[in-house]
Amino acid sequence: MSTRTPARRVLSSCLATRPRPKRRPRVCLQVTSGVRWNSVKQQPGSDFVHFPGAVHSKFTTTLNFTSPSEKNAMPTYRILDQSGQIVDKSREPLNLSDSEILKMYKDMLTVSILDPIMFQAQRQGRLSFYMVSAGEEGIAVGSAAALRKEDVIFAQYRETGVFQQRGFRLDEFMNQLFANRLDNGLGRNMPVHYGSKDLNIHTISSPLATQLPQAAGAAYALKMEHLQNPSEEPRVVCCYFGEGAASEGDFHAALNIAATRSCPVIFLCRNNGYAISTPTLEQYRGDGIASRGVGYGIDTIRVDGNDIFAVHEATARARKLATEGSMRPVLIEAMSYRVSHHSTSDDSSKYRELREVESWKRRDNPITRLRKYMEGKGLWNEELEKKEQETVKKAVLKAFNAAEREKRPALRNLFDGVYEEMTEELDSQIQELAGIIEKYPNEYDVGDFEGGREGLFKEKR
Ligand SMILES: Cc1ncc(C[n+]2csc(CCOP(=O)(O)OP(=O)(O)O)c2C)c(N)n1
Ligand SMILES: [Mg+2]
Repeated sequence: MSTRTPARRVLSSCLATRPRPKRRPRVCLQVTSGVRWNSVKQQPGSDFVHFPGAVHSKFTTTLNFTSPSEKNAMPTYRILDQSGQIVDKSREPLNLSDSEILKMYKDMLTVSILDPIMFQAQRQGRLSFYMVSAGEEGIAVGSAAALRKEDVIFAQYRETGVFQQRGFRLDEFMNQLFANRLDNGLGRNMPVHYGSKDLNIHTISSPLATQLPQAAGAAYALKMEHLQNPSEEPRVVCCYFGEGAASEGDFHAALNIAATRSCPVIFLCRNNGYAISTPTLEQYRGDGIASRGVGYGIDTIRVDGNDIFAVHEATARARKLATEGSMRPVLIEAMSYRVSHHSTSDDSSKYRELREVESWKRRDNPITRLRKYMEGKGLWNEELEKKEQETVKKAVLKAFNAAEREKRPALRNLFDGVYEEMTEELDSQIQELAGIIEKYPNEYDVGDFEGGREGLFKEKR
């Protein structure tokens, strides 16, 4: 039986993509800067408190509780307005070439074409489950475009745009969605739980917020790696999560350990107003998720998630902050609205007005906002739009048909990978299953699985 723990796997998979140095220099683990607590003393006559737990607090004689209602909400950074115009005409030109802008647009468009096709396929019973990211394409694509491909990503599940931007192919999406034999995860995960070792994206897992402490740990590993190889460009982790996931204890643990150990991780919250049927108004009383970043001593920004330029610029800056000096975490809260149902298992008309959704759809959208900007610059027009839509739709349907026809993974994959090596117990379960399939061929028609019953005995792929 394997003795590897999941935590060690996370760290080792981050390190696996780079060659290890032959001789490891000794690494000093005291990497956080700052005062040692036992050296903090109250100075006689000082205006400031010098308790170990609050070193920058000023004494006051006014009895006053700090009330959140007296504080202004954190502002929301934007570059483009809803009509696709640059708001601050005096600002520096965008740090993006026309081809980079076109790629961002096409990536968002691809997600917006893929999504309704797969949603419908689920309704037709050809797929067990699907989640769309309508309204949030700009957050995923804009942020991923600001990272380096060596950076490590942990996603929640509504970040199809991140995979698309990084180069996850349509056939890879489809193989995972149809859980066929070519799926990277060998059919072991539910649909939309993609993962790609080649693209440095950890496989999505359903239990909310588990990715957050994993991301903090992976970022710590990257930091250690950088200390060992300082001549190499430092890498960061980018961790995506919804505002609902931020209600989990794991969120708080992750932010605190990342802050105290100065881990190079960008926590990227998609605040889309809902955690399934629970609106944000019922989820928290504070100023969104951004105020929590500040509470943990983390540099934080709130951005307009419908403005892909703002998301891109904020992520690029966050990446710089995260890798500077002795490194640190950064929190980005990207504001948006979940236009869709939560998933194919949800009917949002049961808990919100259709009017509300329609008004958001009409009023604002990251794709139309960028399109307006591009049209204003002469980069895009109706004809190009039609052509691109047709091309993408064709490619999606081609990948769809091919993946749907593929065989399912060999049955052996149910047992392989549970432990590093096959155990006696698993081996006897394989024999038992083979016996059952042989005895009840009509009840257990396994012809769809690669190799049929014999697929139970095939070696690991
Ligand atoms: C630990 C845990 N609790 C509950 C769920 C069920 N669940 C799945 S998604 C979800 C809502 C998450 O909302 P949010 O993080 O805001 O992401 P969004 O769906 O809005 O993108 C819930 C409660 C879960 N998957 N895991
Ligand atoms: Mg949400």
